[in-house]
Amino acid sequence: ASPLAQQAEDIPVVDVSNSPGLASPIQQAMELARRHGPVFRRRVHGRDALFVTSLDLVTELADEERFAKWVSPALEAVRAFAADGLFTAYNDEPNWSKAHDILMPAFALGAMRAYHPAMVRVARRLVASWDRHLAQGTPVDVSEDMTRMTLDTIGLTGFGYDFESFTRSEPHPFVAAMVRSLEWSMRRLGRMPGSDHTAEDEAFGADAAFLASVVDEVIDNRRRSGDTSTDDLLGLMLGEPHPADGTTLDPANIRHQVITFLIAGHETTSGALSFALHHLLKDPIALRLVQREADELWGDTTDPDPTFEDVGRLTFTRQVLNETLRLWPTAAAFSRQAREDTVLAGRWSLPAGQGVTVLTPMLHRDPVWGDNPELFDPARFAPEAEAARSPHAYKPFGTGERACIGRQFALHEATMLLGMLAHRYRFLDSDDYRLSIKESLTLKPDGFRMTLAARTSADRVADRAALPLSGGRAG
Ligand code: FDE
Repeated sequence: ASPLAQQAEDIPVVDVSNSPGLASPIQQAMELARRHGPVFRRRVHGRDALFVTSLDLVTELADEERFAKWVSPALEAVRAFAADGLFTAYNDEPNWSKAHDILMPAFALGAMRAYHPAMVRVARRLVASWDRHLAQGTPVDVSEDMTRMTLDTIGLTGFGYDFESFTRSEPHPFVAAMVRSLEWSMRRLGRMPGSDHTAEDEAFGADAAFLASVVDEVIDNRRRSGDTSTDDLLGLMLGEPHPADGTTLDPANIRHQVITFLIAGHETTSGALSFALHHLLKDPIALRLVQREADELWGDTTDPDPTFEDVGRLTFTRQVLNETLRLWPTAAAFSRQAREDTVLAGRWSLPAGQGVTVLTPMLHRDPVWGDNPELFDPARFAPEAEAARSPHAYKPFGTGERACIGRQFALHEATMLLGMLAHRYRFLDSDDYRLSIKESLTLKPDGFRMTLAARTSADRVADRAALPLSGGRAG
């Protein structure tokens, strides 16, 4: 038994080996937290994972002096195709700090400005496709279209590569291969030792090879173009020397970074947009507040041209996204490891290296969030409310040095798109959609469709009149 096991008998151990709930490990862990409290161990075929969910414990884990990122077994599995890319690199792997230093400028504010026009271009592709559905009266498949949008956006902005997802009847095959690869990583954790998984592993091998072939095509495309500028991610990867030692990233690492950014740059943002649209569909007041904000910027213009600054003015829309990522942080867990032997909460001894997983959706339902944490309420992110709360109560982008590098990128892209969609369409709940969540390491609404109607200037007037006098807009 590990030292943890000897010293922490008071941590509940829940054995879920062979449980069907393992197909949705995050939702299962949420259930366990509700039943057993903020610290528990989930046991699968003799292997334990330690989970925590409360603000006080996460505050300790966020202390970079005592804890660092842990490449958990789930991320360890993703290393089979992303290796030492930024997301899955070990803290002490030299390529982590090297790539981090070289790629950081691609996520600075100035870079966002440079990406903005391509983000608008892709948003227009989505709008054109939704206009066709509107004209035909057919529902849109929200999760699928958000995936098309975010994949084309990271492709064009980061790599100058066009996945052309909206000209395809099915999303680009990269998406299906990626989803299966992430699912393979997730399911590996539930494997019974000694059982035979040859067929799954072979199928994964084929998917991984296909993902790698897409990456090579993206890189070759740039090389063939003769473009050697370093003003996007791929340019930095191929040509930018490290500020300290002057060397560039090596070819193997570049491939791992490309796959990392193609996946991290679209999968979680797509889920966040889908959940946000689900909440707006179900919450007419929040939707009208988003619409009012967009109407104030764009009035009755049929084809607004959102500027970079416009997106910064969509403050309530941004609150909607923040609140969406509170309820459904699409990267729903992150893990920490003790740097030295330490004691958590003055009570549980953790030996150096011991991993602990933060179950973010339950941290986001900690009592610090008030009496009704399940309630969707964007006012929680009004500036005064945010200022009054611990920064450790909200971690959809992880924490510390290894926190999400793409946060501003994702929020800019998603805020703009939500504003554009709410300005242009009425959302009709034609399927009476009930939220069901699909897990493929990340979270996504499953089978979410809705129908669209055009929003006229009469609708704009009516929507405005329907708002409470004060507008109810927090912040
Ligand atoms: C990262 C990240 C994280 C952390 C993890 C750990 O800790 O393990 C998280 C939680 C996240 N991320 C989340 C998210 C959400 C969303 C929406 C996003 N995210 C988005 C994005 C976009 C992009 C491009 C990205 N993202 C990216 C990324 C990267 C690269 C990373 C890694 C970093 C380092 O350095 O480590 C991350 N992301 Fe994110």
